[in-house]
Amino acid sequence: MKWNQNFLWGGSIAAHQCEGAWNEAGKGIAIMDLVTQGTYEVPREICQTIEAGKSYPSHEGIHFYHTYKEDIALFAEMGFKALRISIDWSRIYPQGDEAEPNQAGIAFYQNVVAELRKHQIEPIVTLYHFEMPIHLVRAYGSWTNRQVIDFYLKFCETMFTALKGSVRYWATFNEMNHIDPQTEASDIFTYIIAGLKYSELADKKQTLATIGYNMTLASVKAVKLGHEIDPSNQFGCVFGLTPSYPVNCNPTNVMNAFQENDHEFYQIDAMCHGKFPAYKLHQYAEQGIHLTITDEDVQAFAEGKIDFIGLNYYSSSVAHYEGDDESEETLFGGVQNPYLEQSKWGWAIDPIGLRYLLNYVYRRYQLPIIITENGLGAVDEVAENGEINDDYRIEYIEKHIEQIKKAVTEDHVECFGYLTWGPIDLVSATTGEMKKRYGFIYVDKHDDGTGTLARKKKKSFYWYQQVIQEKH
Ligand code: BGP
Repeated sequence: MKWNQNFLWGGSIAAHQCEGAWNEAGKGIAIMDLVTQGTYEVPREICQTIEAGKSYPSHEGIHFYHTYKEDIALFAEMGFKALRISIDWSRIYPQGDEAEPNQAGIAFYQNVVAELRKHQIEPIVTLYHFEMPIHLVRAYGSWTNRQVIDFYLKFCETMFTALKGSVRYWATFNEMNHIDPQTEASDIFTYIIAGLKYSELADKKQTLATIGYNMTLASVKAVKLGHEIDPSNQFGCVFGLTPSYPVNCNPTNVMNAFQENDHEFYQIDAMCHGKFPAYKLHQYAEQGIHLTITDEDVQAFAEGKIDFIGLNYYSSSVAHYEGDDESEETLFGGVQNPYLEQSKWGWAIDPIGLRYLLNYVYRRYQLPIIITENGLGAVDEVAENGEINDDYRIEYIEKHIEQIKKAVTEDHVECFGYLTWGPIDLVSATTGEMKKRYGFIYVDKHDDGTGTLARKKKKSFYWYQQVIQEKH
């Protein structure tokens, strides 16, 4: 099998991490506008925390709202065939529950998409990348409330109509799989996904199960709606998957690893198989968790299957095992893998894990896959001569591309694109900081608020340009 000539090489960004302009042109406040460096909280009044002297890098982002034309021109110069963007819900419905959308918000995304088309770059649009209007959290209880599904669908319908004919690939959600009632969650993930702090939830397991169910239901309903509005629309959902390896071949530990992996898959099962999986309902029943599933829901699951799967992949992890109470927790769960190097933020670097995951997901669902995020977060230094020699990033991406190639050409996985995360430096989602950089393009902006916002090509810019030229 050959490396596909139409393979979508490109990158992936999210509105709240790059646009800035957080209170311009009628935009409301979204959950990520309240995240600042190292804290995940919903301050009572945003102004109070600003007065308390905290800097919010995401409020200015990298100014993409105003510089999108220049930035897209740089992506085009690299040879991008696709760019994944997200639509900030709070730009379209500032509070989330208005009767009419904010036209200025719609116009902005129409302009961005038109600019991409001008450069023959395929837009891939995520409808929910952690940008829920905060009003829906405070007044309705976020995704615990079914009414929020209707608000989300109204937002989707507005965008399907506004971008009809110019956007073909849609992703309903980014990484809803981190809502996992089976394990202890972190405030980070429940906050960025649903605007709620795990530590403050009263009935933790029940609440997470309800959120996970309602988001899955929202996705299948959005897919059905989007297919009706334009049958040529292709729908996916993006999952952030981190394979859990067993710590050794003790069958108990192998089983633990299987179960840790399995928790992440019930929503993909529902979206690909057309029904909410029975095994999950049995697990919930045993734990006293109850979901209300109506006949209308059952039909919605059957009618809203996705057309492709989006995979975000950064790292693998080692599953928890008997007697590991002493070990230090990593963001992704158990202990560090002694066979792998780690990024500065402790994320294990594991290119083979990507081939493993591509094979696993493809064999389980046999749907086309696009890698919607992959990359290395690092602290980049600008040398005295002005160059940014990010060889570590080149090495990381090169090794991951090698494994994708093996998955495609040797294992016959149907993978139709590779989008690196943050092809231009942007604000980190889990740390709220600027110093964790992923880009091929450097942005002169720092966490203390200094910087000119000027763009500068890193060494990896020229390298990725070459990769796309040679591979395409
Ligand atoms: C993914 C998110 C992205 C992105 C990425 C890297 O989970 O979808 O929004 O931020 O992680 O994470 P971070 O920015 O925290 O390094």
